[in-house]
Amino acid sequence: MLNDERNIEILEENLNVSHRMIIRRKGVFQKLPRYYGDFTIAFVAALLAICILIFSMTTNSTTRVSALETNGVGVYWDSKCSNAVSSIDWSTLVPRSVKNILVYIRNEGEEPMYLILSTKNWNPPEASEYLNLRWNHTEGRQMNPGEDLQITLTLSVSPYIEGISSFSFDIIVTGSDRLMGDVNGDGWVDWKDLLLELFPAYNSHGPGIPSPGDPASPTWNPNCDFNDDNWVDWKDYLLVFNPNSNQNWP
Ligand SMILES: [Ca+2]
Ligand SMILES: [Ca+2]
Repeated sequence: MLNDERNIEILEENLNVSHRMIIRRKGVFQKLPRYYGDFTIAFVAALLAICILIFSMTTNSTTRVSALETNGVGVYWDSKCSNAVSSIDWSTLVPRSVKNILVYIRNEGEEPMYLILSTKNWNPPEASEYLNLRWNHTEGRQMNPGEDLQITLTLSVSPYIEGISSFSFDIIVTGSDRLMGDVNGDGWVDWKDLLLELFPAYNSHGPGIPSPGDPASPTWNPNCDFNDDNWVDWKDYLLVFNPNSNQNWP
């Protein structure tokens, strides 16, 4: 009988110990989900921050590139004219920036030619109002076949530029038997080109403007569209008065 009572006491003692252990373990298990929950939240937050950073880096990446087209000439990075320029990356630009790019241009035709610099495909279009491309080439200078010239292209950024972080435009370097502005091809840019060619064509446009399929203006003269934007307007007039051209005003 005493043994039975002792056994019962031992059994009760074991049950209490087991019960306390269960309670203790239960307490641990009750805390685990909270621990894992905190960890999960921290992990998700970190993952979200990384995603936002990557997205931000992606969306803030800027495009500031010009594709370069040539017509009758070659444009190269090196003086040996072996490494052709296909595009120019203007990289970092801020308001008032002036970026110079040195290139070598070679007359690859068989006749003497003049060089003409123009741009097109501005994206966004308003970028052309704040960015100005020019070069140090004297446009009245004729290039002989096989001759090459070292020329600096300069892109200037207006101090008033805003809302444009990315842009692109195409550069066209053309070899022409005529000077820019010399519409009648007499070797001079003068009143004959202005009065007899440009005035009659003023405010005319080429085919497909303003809507696709539209005919060209009756007075349209593509030879007066010096900047190749399919309009003859004040922009072309300004190019006629280029001080580097072969001017012959009375
Ligand atoms: Ca002329
Ligand atoms: Ca034009």
